[in-house]
Amino acid sequence: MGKSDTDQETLSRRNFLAGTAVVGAGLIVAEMASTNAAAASAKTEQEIAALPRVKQEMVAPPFFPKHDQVARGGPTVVEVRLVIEEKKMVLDDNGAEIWALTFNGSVPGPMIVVHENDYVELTLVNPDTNAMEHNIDFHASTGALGGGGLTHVTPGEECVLRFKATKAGVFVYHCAPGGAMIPYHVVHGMNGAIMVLPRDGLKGKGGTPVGYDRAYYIGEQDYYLAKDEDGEYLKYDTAGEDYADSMEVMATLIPSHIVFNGAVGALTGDKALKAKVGETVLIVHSQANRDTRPHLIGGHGDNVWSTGSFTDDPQTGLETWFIAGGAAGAVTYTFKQPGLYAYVNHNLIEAVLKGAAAHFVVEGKWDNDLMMQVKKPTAI
Ligand SMILES: [Cu+2]
Repeated sequence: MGKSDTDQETLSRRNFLAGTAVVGAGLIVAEMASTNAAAASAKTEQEIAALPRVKQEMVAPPFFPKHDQVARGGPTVVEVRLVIEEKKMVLDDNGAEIWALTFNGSVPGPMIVVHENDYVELTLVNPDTNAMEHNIDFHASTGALGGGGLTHVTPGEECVLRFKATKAGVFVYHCAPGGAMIPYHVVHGMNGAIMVLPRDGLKGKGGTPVGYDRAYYIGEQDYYLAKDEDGEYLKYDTAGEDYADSMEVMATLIPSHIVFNGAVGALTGDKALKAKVGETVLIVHSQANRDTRPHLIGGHGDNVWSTGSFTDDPQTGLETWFIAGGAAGAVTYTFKQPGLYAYVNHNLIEAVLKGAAAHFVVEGKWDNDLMMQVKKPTAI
């Protein structure tokens, strides 16, 4: 399922640094600008057909697919395949369960990574083992309800949608089949994110290049489970059977669970995220339905694209940042101390009582200059 830690190492700075060398030379900057302009211009079907094609190997969150931080050439058609899976998932240690609606079997769905002005060619598959109609709305796309109007698939159908990724940033995608089914599908897990990198890579304030050694995708999910008279969460035999009960709880706007990556504890303990002192980590955090406010306890947001737009300069040195419901945001942080960090939704009730918390385990050498315990707790 998940990508191994070793694979994560392949997100090395090398590609990124190769890119920065390019941006450093004035002449080539001009050339790159004209390449970008050419990339942005509208293409004919023939021109698009002549573009190089690459198939993105999807991986389950919190990992990212392999990608270049700086584009190696001109626009590409990136083939993405999402298979819809309606599946029963356990949400917490008490056995609360939901018939989740998923892209590729995970909540959130997989991270997609392309560069600005690449074309995303999505094949959306709804196997006949499913019970419901689904579709997909890409906030990164332009037109037809984000593609939602062109991608309705009933069980046993598949479709192909192509869109041009004209906006650099991180964006939510989600199922939006219509009416009350829109929030129902979204709060049953049917959402994910896409990262559209600037062709010459991420940039900090004033255009300084920002690279990363590891990238993690955290999808925050609110669930609305109904209880019986005894206060036990109801269980169902099939997907969709909870519809009436679920709609009642949804109407209260009070989630039963608010979790990272599908379930309480999905990113803690032996599933904690890993990093080393000196490494820069990119975290993309999405919330398709509800506002959130991430905070890294014991660290900071070095560069924060709170709105998700890479067109704007990031904010720097933040303690806590805001991600609007229906959006994704990105942050980079270079770890400076080893140890255990909690990464939380800093509505701490939502983090601790509802489940919106992850852990980072960071290896490396402690820096006494930054912090030291001058005196251990002893009797006064
Ligand atoms: Cu759906």
